[in-house]
Amino acid sequence: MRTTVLFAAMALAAFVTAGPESAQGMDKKGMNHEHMHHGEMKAPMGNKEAEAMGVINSVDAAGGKVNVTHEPVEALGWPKMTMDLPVTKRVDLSTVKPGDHVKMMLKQGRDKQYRITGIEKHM
Ligand SMILES: [Cu+2]
Repeated sequence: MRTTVLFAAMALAAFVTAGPESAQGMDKKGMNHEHMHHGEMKAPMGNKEAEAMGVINSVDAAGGKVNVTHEPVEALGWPKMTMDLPVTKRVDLSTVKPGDHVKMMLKQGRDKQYRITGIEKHM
């Protein structure tokens, strides 16, 4: 009887120990780029700033955001994708229009949201 209880306790301990490790593994694999929540994506080396190349799809100057198709951003671990990105106040959106190929400076704020801090046409 005693032996059975001890065995059950050991089995439970082993299960609990294995728990966090498998959860972490699933976290990495479960990263879903489709959701476009870059804030939740772990950037390599903890980068919070990066340069990205992309094409403007639409400009919402009043809303302070643009829709872009950006190339992969290796510094942040982002795949190529189409998404809305807010811009910071000093970014002048009158200088860009749909179809423009641009270089963007991206920065992650304390709220984990990435914003464009600078944008310029290239080529
Ligand atoms: Cu993106």
